[in-house]
Amino acid sequence: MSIHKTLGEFIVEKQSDFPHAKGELSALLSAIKLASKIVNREINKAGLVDITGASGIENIQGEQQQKLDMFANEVFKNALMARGEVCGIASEEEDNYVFFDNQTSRNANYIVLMDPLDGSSNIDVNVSVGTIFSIYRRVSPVGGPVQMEDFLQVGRDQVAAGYVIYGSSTMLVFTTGNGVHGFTYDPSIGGFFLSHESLTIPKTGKIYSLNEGNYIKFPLGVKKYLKYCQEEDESTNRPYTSRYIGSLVADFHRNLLKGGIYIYPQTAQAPSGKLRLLYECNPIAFLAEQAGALATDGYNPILDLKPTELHQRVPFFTGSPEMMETAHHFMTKFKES
Ligand code: AHM
Ligand code: MG
Repeated sequence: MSIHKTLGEFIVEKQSDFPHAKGELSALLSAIKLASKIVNREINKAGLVDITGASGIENIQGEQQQKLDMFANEVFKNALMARGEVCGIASEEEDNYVFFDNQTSRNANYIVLMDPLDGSSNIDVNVSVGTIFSIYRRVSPVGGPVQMEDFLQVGRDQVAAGYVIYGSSTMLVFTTGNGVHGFTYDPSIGGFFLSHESLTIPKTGKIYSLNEGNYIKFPLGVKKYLKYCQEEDESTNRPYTSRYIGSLVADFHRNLLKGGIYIYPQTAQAPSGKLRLLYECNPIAFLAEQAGALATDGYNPILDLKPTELHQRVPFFTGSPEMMETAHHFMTKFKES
């Protein structure tokens, strides 16, 4: 049996390779590691204890919060606050950003944005869900309270981002701007071990992932691209195959390993789509670009968009570069005014 490197060992070993990683970023990632173990434990016994189902509370976006959404939010928030490396967080489950108002945290250099439990509709049915996180250096003066400008930074300025996938095994996948690395959790030992070093997405693939139930509402470019995916053509290995879990983390993770494209487009009813720029799209886009994939709103790189509000939504296209280029071609050719 081979012994793999632990996440902690890997971070220490690569410290000098990571442009932004000092001891504080390692401590921050270790808080995320700890919180994800706690959330993983609860998810694994979700059917046995009273933790599934709706909480009866709506978040600021009018969505019903699940009990596990709220539990995961508290666990990640408390773990990040306890380590003192973060001065504030913003979360899909919080109305406003949260300032960690204590002496240690005031002097911290980092802020974290997170979707503590993504894919909530899958919790109660034993289907993969995830945690997504995004880390920036604060831009407001150290020592003072965090400000909105700390959270509305352009995605290109992220210093680290990642996700935890609670799937058939639990994995933590992250980047600090120097490649994408994946660690698999061994529950018998309680540790994350390096299993996927320097992940790169295949240049093309056979999988398309989008909610086809929304077909009628899709923009014309997406409809045309979808038809292209379904046509027969030996030279381009079509038709492609449709795979959609409804958990962004799980859909992205599969496409990252196998090659594919994920699309959550805008519709006439939801002109900005569904997914949140700060908690979902920016961190996934950072990972995507680091793995050789593209991530756009159908036209422009996600990482170049200037956020204007915390819970902002954005159309999201990400995947293998050759598939993305074809999707962009259709989006541009059939752009509706
Ligand atoms: P959530 O953060 O409330 O769980 O919503 C985000 C999720 C994504 O994980 C997933 O890709 C998408 O919503 C699925 O939405 P839909 O059910 O409309 O296809
Ligand atoms: Mg989400």
